[in-house]
Parts: sequence; structure tokens; C-alpha cells
Amino acid sequence: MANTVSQHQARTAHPGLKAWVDEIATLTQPDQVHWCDGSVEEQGLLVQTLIDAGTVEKLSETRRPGSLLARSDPADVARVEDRTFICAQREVDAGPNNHWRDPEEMRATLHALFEGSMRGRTMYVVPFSMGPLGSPISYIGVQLTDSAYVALSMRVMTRMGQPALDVLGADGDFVPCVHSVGAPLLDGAKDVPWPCNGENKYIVHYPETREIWSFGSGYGGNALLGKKCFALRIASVMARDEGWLAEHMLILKVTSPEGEARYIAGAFPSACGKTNLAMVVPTLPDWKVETIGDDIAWMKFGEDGQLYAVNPESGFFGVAPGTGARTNPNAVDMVSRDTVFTNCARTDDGDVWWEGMTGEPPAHAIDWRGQDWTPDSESPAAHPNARFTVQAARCPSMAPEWEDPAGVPISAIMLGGRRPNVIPLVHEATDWEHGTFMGSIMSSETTIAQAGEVGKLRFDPMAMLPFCGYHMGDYFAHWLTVAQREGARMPRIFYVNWFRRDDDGAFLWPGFGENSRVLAWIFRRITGEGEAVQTPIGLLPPVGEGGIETDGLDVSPETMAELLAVDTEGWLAQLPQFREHLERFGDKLPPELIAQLDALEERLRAG
Ligand code: OXD
Ligand code: MN
Repeated sequence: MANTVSQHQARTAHPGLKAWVDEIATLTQPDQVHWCDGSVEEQGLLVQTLIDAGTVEKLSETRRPGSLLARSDPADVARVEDRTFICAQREVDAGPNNHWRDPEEMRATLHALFEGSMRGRTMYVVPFSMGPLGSPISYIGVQLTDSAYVALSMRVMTRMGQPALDVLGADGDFVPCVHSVGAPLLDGAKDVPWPCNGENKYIVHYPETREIWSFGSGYGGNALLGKKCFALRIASVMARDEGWLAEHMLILKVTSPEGEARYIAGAFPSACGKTNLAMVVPTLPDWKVETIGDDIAWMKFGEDGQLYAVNPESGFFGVAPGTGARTNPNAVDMVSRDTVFTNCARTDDGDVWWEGMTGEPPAHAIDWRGQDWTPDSESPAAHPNARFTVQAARCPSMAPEWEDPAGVPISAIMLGGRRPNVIPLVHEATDWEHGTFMGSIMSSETTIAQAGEVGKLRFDPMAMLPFCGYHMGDYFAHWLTVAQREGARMPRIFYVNWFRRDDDGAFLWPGFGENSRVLAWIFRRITGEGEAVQTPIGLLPPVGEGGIETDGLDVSPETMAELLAVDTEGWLAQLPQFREHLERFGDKLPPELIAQLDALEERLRAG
């Protein structure tokens, strides 16, 4: 019978919420409805449910205490951008950066898909807060899901359960998120370990009504709807309407040897080492870097005109492969217990393993598909998008104020991508408008090894291309408009590039902990002590005295000079691609950005 209430009943006086839950239960016809309270007992129940279903297995209590390993269906391993839709009333409001569908047509499609889609399953009602509970920067969402794995993951990634319902009260606003793996169990059919609907995925956003509907996938950003769907795509629309910023940015706290602290946000496209940078261990003596967030920043103006940021999440959903003692020792420590791993390999002693975790692979493992694996196997042991899901509180580098409801004041924003050439190690924008232009032309190069592809740029403005819930031209305009607010004290903007290579393809800059040297220069610039030279592309650290601290760094002065040079020819050669990219946004492109491009060209030509 639809909507049979189990012992996990609603503890809310919110009539709108109750009516909506009833409506979705009537549509999707689950066997039971479980209102999540977020308790430890409930966590135990979810884990047991997942073990019984064969979705997860427990890892060795001695090797990896309190931890689980899940293996997904091979048809459900990553975010599906081509199945992600923005259903604004008007196509022009979704923009060329999104897949648009008519909202009425999409509602009809989804109604047919969701009808009976939870039969034979439990529907979990997952109330959650994005951001610290009750913070003026935070918002409440409620996800309805037929996946216990998703409910358990939401408990890690968000402030989930009764406290979120308490904040919502009897009449608060919430973002409704409906999720089904799209695999009803008809007439007592036997379940599979990872139910999904590989052929029929829909990740749908209605920006005007601030709703999310997701069908067919149980994996990551497709299914944990607080993250990319709410905290970026829907929140970017809310931020535009309300005059704040919802960004794909990490947040760091940097403390100088003198004990002064500043907060820096950073936008980097997926797969550019954001989580590693968020947890970086500085090599520069006496500097300290702590973590506020690794993926998303919500920033609202404080009374002093500064932007105050919170990390809306409360956990990390990080890529496992490549995470090791050299690249991210804090993450290695963080995932040593109480972690859910997905699509990693399992070692014979009941631990997990992935490429890049240790120098030496295990002699034998069970790979992410459940097959025997040895170092001679042709495919990797862990899926390249294998993940760890772990509470932020487990991260040794969390700054104590990461949960401060007031947020942290942001002094600088870093932008960056993977660029083997042209873009220097770091340069600073002359002002907010110039920085917005820099963000608008952010790009990563397609692999340098591909013949004919050298210099081909893939643009990802502000690292938001897959995550901006509206027209990117309007998004650029929003960046320009927020800075015009009376009394606004905008962060300084810096463009960094850790990925420069020499002619043989070797990295020029060692990266990882050495990136603290660049953070230190940025810090000195924002406190007014750091030196910079004016160039056609912006402000650069002087090479040598007063620039990037190089004591103890294994990089030659010639290489430093190369890393900090302005490659005038290289920049000029890329201007046509910048122009073509910006022109994609048509009438909605703010004229200021074309003026910035023209001015850059003029400065480069003048030398
Ligand atoms: C992520 C992404 O998983 O950006 O954070 O893809
Ligand atoms: Mn991300």
C-alpha cells in the first residue's frame, strides 16, 4: 500500500512538507516511507539494509574501522552532463551552457517515469541543511529517495535529519528534491546490489520553482542532490535573484608566520586537484593552511561590505585515485576510518586500494567490478572516478571556524585550470571587472600529446560551465553587478596555473605543498605587503627579490623566470579563441567583457 508509515514518522508541523511527501508517495508508490532523523541508530539501520542488499560490504575493522565499500553498476559511475536539464520557462534563460527542455513537456515525461517507480522499495524523506544549521547563509532542502545508499551519503555530505526539520519549522521554505533509482521491484522481484536505470537517466532542474527531479542514477552528483544540483545549479539562480554568489570554489584559511589569517576561495574545473589544494600541507616554513571547504562556496555580503562564505556541505565526496601520502596526506589520514568508499578495489586483507594510493600495488585485489585483479591486469583496479565519502570533521586540516554560521570573510578568489603553456604560475587582476574577464576565459587545454590538438582550449568559465543553472551571459553580468553594491569590498582575483610543462612534457612547477609559496604571495598582496609588476596581462610577482619565496625550492631561477614570464605571442595567438568563446553568449554577454578583451589585445600589441 502506498505511503504506509513505518516507525520512522514525520516529526514536523509543516503542512506543505507533509502534503508534498504524501503527493510524491502517491505517485511513486513505495512500500514504506521512512522520515530520516539523522541519528546514529538510523545510520546503523541504513548500513545493515545496504549490507543485506549486497550494495556495500564492511571493510576490515583493523585495517579500515567503521568503513564500507560499495560497487556501483558499471552503467552508473559518474555525473551525466548530457542527461542534465535546465527547464526554465524560456530557452533563452537556460543559455547555450545548458540542455534546455520545455518544463511542461519534461513534467509529463517525469510523471510517467516516476509513476510507481519506488514500488517494492522504501522512500526515505531526507531533510537537510546546506550550510551550518540556522545560518543566514544556509538553506534547507528535502530529498525523497528510494536509495538507502543515498540517504546514508546525505547524512555525511549534509546536516541531515531532525535538526534540519527543526530549522524549517512549520512554514519555512525548502528546495524539494525528488530522486528515484528508477528500478521498481514488481511482484516481489529480487533486487540487484546497485539498482539504477542505466539507459534512462534524467537530472532535471526547474529554476523558477527551485525544484530538482533525478531519475535513473544512484551515483554522486546525479543522486546526492544537495551538491551540484542544489548548491550550484539551483543556488546559482537563487544567488542571482538575491544578490549573492554560489560558486564551484574551495575555501582555504591561510595563516602567516606573524599569525595573521586570511580566507581565500578558489575556482578550478573538475579534475584540477581542488581537494588536494583545499587540504594542502605547506612546505613554506611557519605558514599554515587550513580547510573550510573543497568544492562549493556560498558567499553573502556582511554589513562591512565583505563577502562571507560558508561551505554548504559537511563532508567530502572526493576522487580516490591519485590520493596518496605525497599528493594529500590529510586526506589519507581522513579516510583511515568511518568512510564509505565507492568503486575502489578491495585488497585480500579487507582494505581498499586505488591507483596512486601507494607506490607499490597489492599483488592481488578484487577490482571495482568485483573481478580478480593483479598488477598485470589491463584495466585499473579502481574506477578512475572511484570516490570516498567522509565527514569533514574527520579532516585533520579543518579550520575550527568551518562551521561558523557567520561564514568567513573572503579576501581573494583564485581561478585556475590545466594549462601546459602560456598562462603564468600566478597573475593578479587589476580590479574586479578584469578578474571577471579572467574568470570568463578560464580554460584547460585538451591533451598536449594529441597531434593537431595542441593549443585547443576547452573553456570552463569560473569552473561553472556544467553547474550554472542559467545563461552564462547573465551569470557574467551578475558577477559585474554584485560588485556595484553600495559599500562592496570585493575580494582580489588571482589566476594560478600549477600545470606548466617544458618541451618534453615534464612539469615546470612541483605543485602540491609547494603551492603554498604562491598562496603566501597572494596573502602578501592582499595584506598590502607584496610586490607586483604591471604587465599587459595583469600583475605578476617580480622574479627574485620580493616575489615568490624560493628558499628550499628545487626549481632553477631560469625555470622561475619562465613560469612568471608573459608569453606575448602565446597570448596573442589565443585571443581569437577567447573571442569566439565569449561570442557564444550572444546578446547576453556583458559589453564590459569584450571591452576587456579588446584592451588586453591592445596592451599585448603595445608590448
Ligand atoms: C566534483 C566535480 O565531483 O566537480 O566535484 O565533478
Ligand atoms: Mn566539483
